Amino acid sequence: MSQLAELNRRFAIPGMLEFKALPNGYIAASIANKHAGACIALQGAHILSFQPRGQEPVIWLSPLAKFEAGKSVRGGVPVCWPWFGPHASNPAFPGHGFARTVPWRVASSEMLEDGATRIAFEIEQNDATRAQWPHASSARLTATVGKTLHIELTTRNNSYDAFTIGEALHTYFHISDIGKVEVTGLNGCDYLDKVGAGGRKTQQGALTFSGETDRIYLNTPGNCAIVDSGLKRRIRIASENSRSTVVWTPWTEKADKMGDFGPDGWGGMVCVETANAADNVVRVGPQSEHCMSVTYSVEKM
Ligand code: TA6
Repeated sequence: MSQLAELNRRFAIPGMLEFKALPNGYIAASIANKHAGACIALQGAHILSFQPRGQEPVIWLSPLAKFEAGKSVRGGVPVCWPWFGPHASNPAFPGHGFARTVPWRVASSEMLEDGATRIAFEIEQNDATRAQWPHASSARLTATVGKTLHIELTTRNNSYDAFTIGEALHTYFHISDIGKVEVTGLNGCDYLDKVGAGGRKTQQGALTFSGETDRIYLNTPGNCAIVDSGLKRRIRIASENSRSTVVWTPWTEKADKMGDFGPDGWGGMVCVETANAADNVVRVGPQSEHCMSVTYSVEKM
């Protein structure tokens, strides 16, 4: 039996959840319930789309997104784990960790009483990942697709020694135009500025955008929002067990260099990432778990 057939035999929910083939052998869970639609690839447990009924998409996916084994997809919700950004000591290791470039297996799927769909994935480690991360550990991503999108990233330390992780749900949000949005909820927070001369600064008021912006906000409260005057909506981002918030727009030059945003595609997205990075990396004790989660909800303005 093919992998696709086996997945549908074990985890499909008629009329709500079906596994489908994407280009290059990619497989994704296609979810459609009374509240929303979503698509989640097995590679990286990568949420590619989320669109509540009657709403504009919440998640942005590049029109040039490529589905290739071992490569992350531009857009959606890349899972950065077990480190964020460049590896602390080995530049040969992939930026943002390996989780988004390896297959994950489906652990469970269910329809909830309110008609939402919940699906869970477990990372599949291999010799290459163990060479980069020699700790007995596992990672589980659970997505609950309903009126809101709730994502949990759980790290389990199966060893008898503590280890430290960096992590992020590197979400690309669909917006009307980068010049028409602001991010609220970070006022007064310190951030590491990754653009220009860099340095540690403090956010004054709401964050608006007029050029490349790449910031790791530290010791952040759990809630922030994207206020989109163009789409007349607010996307609320409610995080738990996350002390960092990363905000990124590549702007023209960086987007052109990256080459996979599509013509001016970068103007229709902004990343606001629920994370634990830099000063906020997390120590996971032996035989214990750490769960970072976030809920995205949309309000009309
Ligand atoms: O989260 C922001 C960031 O760290 C930027 O510096 C940029 O590198 C972005 O992630 C995208 O990284 P990727 O490896 O997905 O191209």
